[in-house]
Amino acid sequence: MRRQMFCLFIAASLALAGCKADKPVVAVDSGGSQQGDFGPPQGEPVKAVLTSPPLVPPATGRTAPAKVIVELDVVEKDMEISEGVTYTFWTFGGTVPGSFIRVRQGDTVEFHLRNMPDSKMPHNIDLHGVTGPGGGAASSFTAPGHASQFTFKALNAGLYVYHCATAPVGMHIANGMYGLILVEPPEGLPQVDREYYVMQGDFYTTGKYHDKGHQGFDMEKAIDEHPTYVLFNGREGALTNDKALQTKTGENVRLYVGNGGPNLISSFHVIGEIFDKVWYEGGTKYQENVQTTLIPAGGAAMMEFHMEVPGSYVLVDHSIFRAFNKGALAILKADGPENKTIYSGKEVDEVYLGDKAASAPAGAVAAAVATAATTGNATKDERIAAGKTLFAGTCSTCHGPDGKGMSGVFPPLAGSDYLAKNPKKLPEIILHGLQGKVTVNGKDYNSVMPPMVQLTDDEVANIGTYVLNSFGNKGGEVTRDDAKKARAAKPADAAAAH
Ligand code: HEC
Ligand SMILES: [Cu+2]
Repeated sequence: MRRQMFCLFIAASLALAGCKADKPVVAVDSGGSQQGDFGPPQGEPVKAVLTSPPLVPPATGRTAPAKVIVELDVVEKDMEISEGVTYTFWTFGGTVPGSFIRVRQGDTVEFHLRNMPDSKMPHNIDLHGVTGPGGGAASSFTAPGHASQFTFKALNAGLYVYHCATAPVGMHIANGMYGLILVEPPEGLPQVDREYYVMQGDFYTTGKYHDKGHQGFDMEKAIDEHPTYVLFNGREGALTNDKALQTKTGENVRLYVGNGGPNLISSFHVIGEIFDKVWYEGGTKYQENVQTTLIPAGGAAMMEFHMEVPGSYVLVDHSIFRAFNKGALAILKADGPENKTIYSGKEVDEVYLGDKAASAPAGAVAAAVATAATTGNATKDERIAAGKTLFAGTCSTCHGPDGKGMSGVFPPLAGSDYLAKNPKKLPEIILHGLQGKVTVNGKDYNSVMPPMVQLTDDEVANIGTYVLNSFGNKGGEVTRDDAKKARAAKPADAAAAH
């Protein structure tokens, strides 16, 4: 060991001087479990500080091995998984993910697991940071209203997942039974300004995404690996709006990110940031300058980055439908002064037509009618016909060719009671888009329709008139003037129309 380090030093300073023939130069390593026993615990036992996500306990600050007492409670409880949707979670410490545990390599951990008397199920815990069969599972098997105890020495430094391993294991994990335990290396981790605890999990409910009311666990979906929700910290919106993670420009942020699974692996990404360092797989070495890091089910990673530019940074699973259609989205908000030399914000927004201006569009009829409309000569039927052609390939991409939309994702335009109530808003919706919560025919949507500013006033009028007179809607007309006024108006707010 000494000799290898010496060689490494020589190799570095003399650039390939000696030391190569007889002994290969290897990277200095931590020695793993064989170097992780620092002897018996010293001093009085300490009680571990446990935190609920997204908080992380303070560094242990210890330089000698200690006896650390961890007291963790299993609580089965109903909580919201999304707005208006409840689910019976099984938890470690009353939260999903469970309480964050922080110890130091070489510590002797006396682990107490209590299962609340009102639990319906027995539970146990398998900590990936434990050296010993089952990671503690058999030793910690605990019936409702019981407590159990076992002790382990944390021989390997790293960030480890813990989870319940009671049969059926998948069901216990799917119900939220996982969390993280950090085993600090003996020298501790580098100082940072903020530390946060985020954990991804996939959830399987009997109803569809956003179906309201209490939802049961769907074993079949779980076996098929078709999650209804993919979430950070156990609830859609757990880390958005007023619950967003907070930081400031100039700060260093460290995220401890775990993936409980039970099924999916995470392509973890922060939109608009680059991880300066990633301790991939929660281990000892770090990679630098990483865009997206893979976190396996039952695995974890630590990442650090420095905040330069203020704004909202979106944490996603870059398997991106999970982010926008299953909930895997969180926000890290950085406050501070603008930094225009690093990021300017939008500098140019101008019309770029390219060849489109010259060549005839696919719908020559539409163009002709649009021209006719411009000159004030088109009949309502002609406008509807022109609107139909424009609808196809613009609105139909999301709302469907027949305007039926897609349950939970794109609201229907066909027989839309929302539209019936607000027909005057239609040109505004087309030109400014729509976001926020909207209820259409009894179903909630909380998504984003992009503004369609590329459409001319005539095109907006034609599409609008077509929509109002199709798909069983009540009729009406959108004029060129309506479109013109809408273009000048401020963006539509879905909530305001209720
Ligand atoms: C990229 C997908 C997309 C496209 C393209 C799109 N929309 Fe939408 N639209 C949405 C979404 C998503 C919502 C719901 C927004 C929310 O949740 O606040 C919506 C909402 C609406 C609503 C109000 C709710 C309802 O169903 O009555 C109307 C009206 C509407 N769109 C019309 C149009 C028209 C007309 C076009 C074509 C010019 C169009 N949309 C193009 C995605 C789209
Ligand atoms: Cu369990």
